[in-house]
Amino acid sequence: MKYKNLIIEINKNICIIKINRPQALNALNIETITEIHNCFKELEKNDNVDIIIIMGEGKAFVAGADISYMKNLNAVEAKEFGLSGINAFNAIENSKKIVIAALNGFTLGGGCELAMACDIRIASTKVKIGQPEVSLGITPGFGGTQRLPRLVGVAKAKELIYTGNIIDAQEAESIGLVNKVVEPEFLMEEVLGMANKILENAKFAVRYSKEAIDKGLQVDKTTGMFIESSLFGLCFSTDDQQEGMLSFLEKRKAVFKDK
Ligand code: CO8
Repeated sequence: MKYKNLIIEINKNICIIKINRPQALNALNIETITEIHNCFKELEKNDNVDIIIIMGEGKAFVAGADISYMKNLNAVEAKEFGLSGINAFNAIENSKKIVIAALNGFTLGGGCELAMACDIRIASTKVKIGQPEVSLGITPGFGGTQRLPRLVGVAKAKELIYTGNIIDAQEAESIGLVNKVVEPEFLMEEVLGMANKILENAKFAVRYSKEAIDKGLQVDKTTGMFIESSLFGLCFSTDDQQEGMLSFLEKRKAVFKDK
């Protein structure tokens, strides 16, 4: 996998995607969004990768969609650009892999929207996060109006989007926008620690849990319960369900085969 604006590192079951346009604080132009989308399509086919970590090079995670690129778009082009981001971020949300955002700095606009498409967000104390789009005369366009209220509740999402306020990592944690805050030097240790903790568990049980949560959020609760019971049932077709329960009864640590 060769990309111009992404650095990809795969180590055992973990892939790190580093967005690499530090001169523009990793702002998302169409090229970078297309690369992120293509990268996820590639990784989806790679059975060795179970966890994907996204981070930014330099002092930003992503400081938003690229304003220089967007400024002169006409309405049709802007809608297409918005859709390219929505499709790329949906590919992240719908990925069967678990995706962790390692927020290392500015996480603004499209950067916040990218982070919200991930399963988990760990932030360094340096993070400044928000949806400042209205200060530029636009609405969020890569899913922010939909994912932010689902994550932090309608009232807080409206406050953040209408004011364009940029908040620090501690406040983001207090409203549930990020899972955890750590000092910058411990960011990767924390993220890799969480990745490895997830990898200790039965792979399909983790994947089906993600699917049940995300698909369940799109539908009414009764349908969500049906999705959960179907995926719960499916776990019983895996070797790892047998191993997980047998190891408990035999009072030993489970040795999962990811099957
Ligand atoms: N787009 C393009 N370039 C950017 C962006 C951006 N979003 N952010 C920073 N840069 C560039 C700067 O222009 C600057 O370039 P240069 O050196 O050539 O002048 C370089 O990165 C460094 O930035 P600063 O000098 O500004 O760095 P500071 O540390 O002084 O400030 C900030 C950092 C506060 C993050 C500041 O750069 C900033 O406010 N950036 C813009 C943040 C923003 O408003 N983001 C939201 C963008 S809109 C959006 O994301 C919409 C998503 C949906 C799109 C849907 C499309 C239809």
